[in-house]
Amino acid sequence: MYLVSRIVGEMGGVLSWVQSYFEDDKFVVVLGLDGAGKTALVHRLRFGETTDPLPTMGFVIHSVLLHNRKLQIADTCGQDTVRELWGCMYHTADAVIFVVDGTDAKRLPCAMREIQRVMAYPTLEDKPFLILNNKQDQNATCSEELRWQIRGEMWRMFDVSVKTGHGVDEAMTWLDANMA
Ligand SMILES: Nc1nc2c(ncn2[C@@H]2O[C@H](COP(=O)(O)OP(=O)(O)O)[C@@H](O)[C@H]2O)c(=O)[nH]1
Ligand SMILES: [Mg+2]
Repeated sequence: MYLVSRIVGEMGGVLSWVQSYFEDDKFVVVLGLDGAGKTALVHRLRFGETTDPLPTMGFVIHSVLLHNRKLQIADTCGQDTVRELWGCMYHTADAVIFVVDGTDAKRLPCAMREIQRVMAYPTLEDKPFLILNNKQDQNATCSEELRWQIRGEMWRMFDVSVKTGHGVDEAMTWLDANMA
């Protein structure tokens, strides 16, 4: 527990440094269970395409230009043991992107629970919360079957395929339009 709080403390320090350095940029946190497609999404936003990404360790922050607005996007690692650490990012986030693997029927309930848990965080209440129901190029659950499970106001769910790019522009346009 001591180690976890040390790590959280240090991550908080790194984040506030990143924020002060990139003062005018928006800070967007990409969350989701491991394997959902977070790193693939950030790669697509940066380079307009995907490659097979390597598993992410901890978190990585990338600069991304979205509709002439500079974003700092934190690509997090979603493994159970470090999910606790996401909390320190919620204080400073201007928006959240939560990526769901729509083909992973077994872990969808866990992903939906996690969405509710993150959404309940007070500092995120009035921030746009974008949910990407990913992997729609495969046999994936569609949003209609998931939307009813989510409460709150500032959120939208889009059916996307980060792999083909389907739906990603539309989703990011919503995020851009709803970020203060
Ligand atoms: N079929 C399909 N595979 C995807 C899609 N997005 C990501 N993947 C694959 O899912 C796996 C996990 O992706 P990754 O971005 O590493 O997930 P992360 O753990 O959330 O960062 C990789 O093999 C990706 O190529 C998608 O839209 N369709
Ligand atoms: Mg990753």
